[in-house]
Order: sequence, then C-alpha cells, then structure tokens
Amino acid sequence: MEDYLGYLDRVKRALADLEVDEINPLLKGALEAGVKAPDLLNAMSAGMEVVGRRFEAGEYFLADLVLAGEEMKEGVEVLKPHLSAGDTGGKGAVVMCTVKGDIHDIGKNLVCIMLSSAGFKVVDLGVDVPAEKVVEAVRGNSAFAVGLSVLLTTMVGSIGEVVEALRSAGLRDSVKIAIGGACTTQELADRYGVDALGRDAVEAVRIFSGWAA
Ligand code: B12
Repeated sequence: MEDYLGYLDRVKRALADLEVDEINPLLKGALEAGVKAPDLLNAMSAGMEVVGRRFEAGEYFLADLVLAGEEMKEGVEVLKPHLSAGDTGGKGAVVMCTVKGDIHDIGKNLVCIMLSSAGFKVVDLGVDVPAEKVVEAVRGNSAFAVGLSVLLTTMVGSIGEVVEALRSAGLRDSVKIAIGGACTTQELADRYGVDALGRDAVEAVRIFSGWAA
C-alpha cells in the first residue's frame, strides 16, 4: 500500500517539478507494479495543479506551462490503453470542447479520456470552438449532452453563445449542458442557464452518468 501511494506521489512530484524524462518511465513502472491508470491520471492532475500554483506565484513562466502541458499529453498517451475498458460508447454520445477564444485543453482532454473509459462516445471538437460547430456535432451524433471547458474569464460569454445556438436550433430541451474549468462557478452556471458545473474529471463522469441513466 505504501508503495502504491509512493508511486502516486512520485508521479505527482515529477510533473510538478517538470522532470520531463522521468514521467514516462515512472508511469510504465507504476502500471507494471499494478497501480491503476485512473489513479495515475489523478496524480498527474494533482501535479498539474502544483504547476498552476507555482505559475501564479511567479516561480514558473509560460514556457514551463507549455512544458508541463507536453508532459501531461505524453503521460496520457502511456495511460490511454489502460483506461479504455474496450468501450463501445454504449452510454450515448457527449460533445466536448474548449469554448471559442480559449485554447486550454489539458483539463478537457482528461475529461474526454475519463468519459470514454466510462463508456460514453466522446465527440471531441478540440479548442477555440464556435457555437455553430457544437450545434452541428450535437445534431450529427444525436448527442444527449455537451461539456464545455472554460478557463479564461474573458471568454465566459462563449458559454452563452452555445446555449443560445442550441436554443435557436431547437435542441436545447433535448441536450444537457455541463461546464468546467478554472474560471467556472455556480454563479456562472446559473447566469447562462447550464445544467451542471463539474470541478474535476471524476465529477464529470458522475454528472454525465446521471444524465445517461
Ligand atoms: C497550462 C496553462 C496554460 C497553457 C495551456 C496548455 C494546454 N495545452 O492546455 C498555455 C501556456 C498555452 C496557456 C496559455 C494562456 N493562459 Co493559461 N493557464 C494554464 C494553467 C497554469 C493550468 C491549466 C491546466 O491545464 N490545469 C490542469 C487541468 C487538469 O485542470 P483544469 O483545466 O482546471 O481541468 C480540470 C477541471 O477544471 C475539470 N474540467 C475542465 N474542463 C471541464 C469541462 C467539463 C464539462 C467538466 C464537467 C469539468 C471540466 O476537470 C479537469 C480535470 O480534472 C492555468 C492556471 C490554473 N489555475 O488553471 C493558467 C490560466 C488558465 N491561464 C491563464 C491565462 C491568462 C492564459 C493566457 C491568456 C496567457 C497569455 N498572456 O498568453 C493564454 C491563453 C491563450 C488562449 N487564448 O487560451 C489564466 C486565466 C485567468 C482568467 N481567469 O482568465 C490562468 C488561470 C493563469 C493565471 N492565474 O493567470 N495557459
């Protein structure tokens, strides 16, 4: 048990300290030792939070953030085969994206991975996505829900644009909408009339599973 937690702690610290060459061998070793992939994903996420705090404290710079983002992506590639439970997307389709004007995708990607390993068909539209693209994807995939990632306070208006576009297309009543990301609050969710706010990828799975039931 101590070993198990030890692995998680080392993964978290490797990401937080930007030890680029460490992370992949560490993840592989941990998987071989029987550490579960979702736990490793959470450990990386916790490491990323430390990176965010260090950036805010002026200890890290933008280049460090980019490096951490790359590290995170590479790590996720190692974990991916161990996360998807041979999923068939049987729980229904969810459209995910980062809203227009925002290019942060680390959190969104984590949510996508967790949702698809929970059995959803995830239609990931990427970053900086205009509202019309969301409408098209909902229609084209008969999606029952939309997940919007928003990290920039200046871009919260993009949430309203998606809600409005779905309403104009006559789809708002058949689709649930969740938001998440650093700058989202319950106040914001209420303001734009979205159905849920999720704090992390685990909560995202809980929210969408509740709607799929
Ligand atoms: C990494 C990072 C970057 C990287 C992004 C790399 C990438 N590929 O994503 C780079 C360097 C490119 C970047 C750029 C910028 N960034 Co930046 N960035 C960050 C940082 C440090 C971490 C974000 C992150 O990845 N967190 C880790 C992930 C795992 O967490 P998460 O995103 O919150 O996601 C989790 C949950 O929120 C939730 N979740 C997320 N989405 C969703 C969706 C749904 C539906 C649900 C249910 C849940 C959910 O689940 C996720 C997993 O647990 C944050 C600091 C912070 N505190 O967030 C600043 C931050 C978001 N950035 C900020 C800024 C200002 C910028 C820039 C404008 C900087 C600049 N001057 O150029 C640009 C923006 C460019 C643009 N147009 O988007 C500000 C935003 C301030 C604000 N409130 O508006 C922050 C808060 C930093 C700060 N304090 O100044 N950034």
